[in-house]
Amino acid sequence: KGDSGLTEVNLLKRQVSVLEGQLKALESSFSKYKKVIVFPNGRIVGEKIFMTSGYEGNFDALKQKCLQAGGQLASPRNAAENAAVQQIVTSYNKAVFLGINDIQTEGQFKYLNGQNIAYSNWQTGEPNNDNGVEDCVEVYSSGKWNDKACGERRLILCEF
Ligand code: 289
Ligand code: CA
Repeated sequence: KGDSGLTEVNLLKRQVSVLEGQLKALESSFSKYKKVIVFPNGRIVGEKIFMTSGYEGNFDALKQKCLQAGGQLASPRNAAENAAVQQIVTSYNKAVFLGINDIQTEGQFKYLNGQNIAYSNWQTGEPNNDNGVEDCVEVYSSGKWNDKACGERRLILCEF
């Protein structure tokens, strides 16, 4: 033990404490910048970020655009995520298409990874496969879901 009064262990403890403080400051700063970046075209829910560019197109075009951007079409997995999707729909006053469809098997709605959906928020009476041509899912400003023809044009909403 030297004259400084600090053992090597104590010196390390002090360095860790400094690093912890710096990490906290970085986390707080990062949290703020995430909010700045998504304003006003996106929403943050936990680890997930929903973002629109304002582009409108059919399901295939929207799916492609989200993939190109390194994300995928919005696929809300719970009420909190669906509320974030609803906020974007309301703010733009335009319905979005979700990353959910029953293209493969009528009546079996799946995520883009092929898994059956684990959460839904259908409008009463939906999905009704109107005219036998509705395999995609749009979200109304109420937050409720309707199955709709995939060839219709809707607002893009990606998740990252
Ligand atoms: O083409 C039919 C759609 O525009 C929608 O019309 C009515 O809102 C309901 O029948 C919906 O289920 C349907 O998707
Ligand atoms: Ca429908």
